Amino acid sequence: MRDSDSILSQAEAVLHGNDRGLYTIPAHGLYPHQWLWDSCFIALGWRHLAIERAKIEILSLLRGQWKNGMVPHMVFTSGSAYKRDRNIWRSWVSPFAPEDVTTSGITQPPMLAEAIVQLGEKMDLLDRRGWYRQVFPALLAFHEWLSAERDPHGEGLTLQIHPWETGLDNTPPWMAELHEHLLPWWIRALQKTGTEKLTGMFRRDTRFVPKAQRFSNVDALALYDTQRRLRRKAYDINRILDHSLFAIEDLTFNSILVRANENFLQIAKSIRADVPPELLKRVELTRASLEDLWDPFTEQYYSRDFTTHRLLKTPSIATLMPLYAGTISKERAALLVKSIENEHIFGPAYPVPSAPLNSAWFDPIRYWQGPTWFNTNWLIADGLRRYGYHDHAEALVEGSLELVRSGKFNEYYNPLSGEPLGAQNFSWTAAITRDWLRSHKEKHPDAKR
Ligand code: 2M8
Repeated sequence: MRDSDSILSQAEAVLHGNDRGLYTIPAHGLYPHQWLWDSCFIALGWRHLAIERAKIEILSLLRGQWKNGMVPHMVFTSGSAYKRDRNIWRSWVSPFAPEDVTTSGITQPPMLAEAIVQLGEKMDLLDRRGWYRQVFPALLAFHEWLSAERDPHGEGLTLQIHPWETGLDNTPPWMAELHEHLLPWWIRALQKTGTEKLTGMFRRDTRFVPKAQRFSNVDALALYDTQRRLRRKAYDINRILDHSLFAIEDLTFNSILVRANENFLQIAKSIRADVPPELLKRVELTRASLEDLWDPFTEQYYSRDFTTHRLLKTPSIATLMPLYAGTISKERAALLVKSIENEHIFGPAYPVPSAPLNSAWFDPIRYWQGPTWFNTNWLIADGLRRYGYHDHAEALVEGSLELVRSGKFNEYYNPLSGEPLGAQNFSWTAAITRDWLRSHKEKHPDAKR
């Protein structure tokens, strides 16, 4: 067993190892660019080490912001080595893309406002207001874009157009939809003849991580096919929706948005900035509309099809995200907590699994279909505290820290055995470890952890 000081310094070494000056890559090899929600979680780690560096992490993310307000899910590293990656996205096909950097053409869960507030907590009042003023225009533009472009019917919930926008890539509810309704004929044909296996030769990811720990070849083809269709429509939401491509009101994304809106309003209030009345109305509506995702029969929340409003009743880690939103009733929160306490659902030896154990999709080593991830644990622990479940939150943090005591800061872990999986020296695992240990020390200076 290593003590917390050595874990802290190992986590710091991971962050320094992945630091590219302006931003921190998630991991060597597999993830050589900047990602939206990664940088937000990574900034939580940097804020305890060097607040100026933490600010740079967020500001460099904003270099990628589109003229219409979208904060893209990836900002690409420059240089000829990554030409192929930039070419997959070709952000320049959109008139809204920035000129100085190339980016992806979709977004990711809006963790920006949370990161901005968490950094602000490390500053004195004057600096905090200066920081909020500096980032407010970009944050306002992002929230206005989310509301106008991603909630075209004014329903309060935003729609997502690619599984990558949820951050949970091959998560069961999205993959179930894809397999049942949206798999193009040519991928079905490859699948039928077993020839999709050949495409494995062109996959870059499986050069870094064993195949069984990543998405399947069929899923890889489908993810890239969907991405290519979005590119063909120049990432123009009207053209995309006209062709009824994937459009889902994702539970994780919208739960994070509810909380992001609260943080956004807190920032605005603190600097006495005006928030357009239309946006204020939308914020209220979003909070109320999250309840439309509740299913009284199975007593849980789900994502929803944007067009038909059908609930996509496949449980996943998203099921627990309304705890982080913080706006659901105590009674509903209690039902969610029960599923975390249940060792056959979300409560195995190393919680919280990205798919419940009693799901047909559950696979303890396959990416977002079973393994335990640090960022979702950070969100759930935060939500548990908000509802007064302090012991549950502590246990979750302790259980997660147990996973890194071996000194391995992996991308994800087997929830049954604790085995480290995915990419090694993964930035948000290290950053969140630092955040938990440091925040705990600040609150309890004499504690052993
Ligand atoms: C994973 O997603 C990327 C695509 O965005 C990938 O599969 O290559 C997800 O785990 C996502 O949540 C994360 O932000 C990203 C970088 O760590 O990797």
